[in-house]
Amino acid sequence: MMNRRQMLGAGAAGAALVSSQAWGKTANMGLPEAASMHSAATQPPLSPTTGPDYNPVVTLNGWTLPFRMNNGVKEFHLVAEPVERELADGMIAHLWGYNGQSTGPTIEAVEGDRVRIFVTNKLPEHTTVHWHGLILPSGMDGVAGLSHPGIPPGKTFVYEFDLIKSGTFMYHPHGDEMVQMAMGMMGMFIVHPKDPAFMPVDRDFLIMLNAFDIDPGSYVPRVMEMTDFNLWCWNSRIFPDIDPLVVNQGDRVRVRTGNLTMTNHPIHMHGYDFEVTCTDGGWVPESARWPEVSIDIPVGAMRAYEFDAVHPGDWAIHCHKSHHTMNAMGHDIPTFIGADKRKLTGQIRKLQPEYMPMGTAGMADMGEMSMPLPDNTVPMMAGWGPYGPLEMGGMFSVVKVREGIDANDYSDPGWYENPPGTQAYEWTGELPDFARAEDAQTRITPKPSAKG
Ligand SMILES: [Cu+2]
Repeated sequence: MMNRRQMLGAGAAGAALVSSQAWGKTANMGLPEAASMHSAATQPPLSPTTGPDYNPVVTLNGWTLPFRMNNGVKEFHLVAEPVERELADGMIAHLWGYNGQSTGPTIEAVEGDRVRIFVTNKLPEHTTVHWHGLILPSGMDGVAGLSHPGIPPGKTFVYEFDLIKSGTFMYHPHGDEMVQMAMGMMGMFIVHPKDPAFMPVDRDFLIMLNAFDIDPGSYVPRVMEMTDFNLWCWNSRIFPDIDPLVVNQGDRVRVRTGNLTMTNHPIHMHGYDFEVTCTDGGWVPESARWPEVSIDIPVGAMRAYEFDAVHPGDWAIHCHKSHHTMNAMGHDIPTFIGADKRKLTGQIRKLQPEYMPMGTAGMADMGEMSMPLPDNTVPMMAGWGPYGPLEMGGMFSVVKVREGIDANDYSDPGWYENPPGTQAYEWTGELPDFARAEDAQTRITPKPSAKG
């Protein structure tokens, strides 16, 4: 068994994709070179190279910002800039973000660290960075005009503070924030506990809920939209191109979910019950946790939940607002369920022979049909599973729990093969033996849950 530091070799494979910087030792170093990411693929976790050990987080379809040590201070360099983000394979959005991507890279540090974060503004207007949930001096809070002047285009400001508590936090602009957040500017800030034995988990996933309103065929979000967004994202990515959450059977798993959209999202995970263990206010004491299978993430808040991944399978995880598991769609379309469109179809086909009447028996046929789409958009319901179309888009992914997944392996293991007698089937008059829950229990050895 390798320990985490020995596994740095594995982490370095991902770090190589990051255009990295010179690592120095003195306090007189210049600005740290800003790492930049050009891929929307989930990057391997960035293992700690200094200070207390911790299990690094995995940002779905995202990455973690490298740092350098300067005389005991962890130095990061964020660059606020226009970016091109692949929201899905083949769909590009022209957004504003950080270091080449939206959402921005995850910042990861440890309770007790002093951090110095250089923020360079390459946007055409001023910006700031607000460190949501962190306890810090008032002048570091990043509210333009209140904490400090906005960072003018072309300038670099320095934020520096001590991380006095661990937990899950976020960062985003607090100057022209309606526009800048609608353009995709946001990221997560993880502070690990100084004591590695406090609330340990084997897998620690990050999901930032965000949303855009991008008309089919266009590239730039409509920033004035207040509620009627058409692309519901996790880390600026939509299903079917959100990566799965790959888990080794028996792992203790944490999912940290932040919400910087304009509405709440009830995140529902199949196959498990779980307990809410952290908010952006801090860790929830064990005596105050309660079981859930859906957790509502309020606007401007973070919720983390944990479970022991004892049940193998492919388990859906999604927002339970059914409009949020659809991609680009109009909402002002009449309902045709039960309507007889035969006469109308005949008339339209005289003008347009390929016309297909849709929606008279529900909309499931949308998932199977590949209709011509405008440039730069995605089907409303997409994604194929082993048994047909998933009829999902937007805020949806799959938790894939398997035996024998290596500690640092997050690659997609493919679809789950249901053991005989454990899958719904078409009734033809025979009733074969179904597996009993007691049999299933003997296959599962639950791990004692980590105590806080
Ligand atoms: Cu939602």
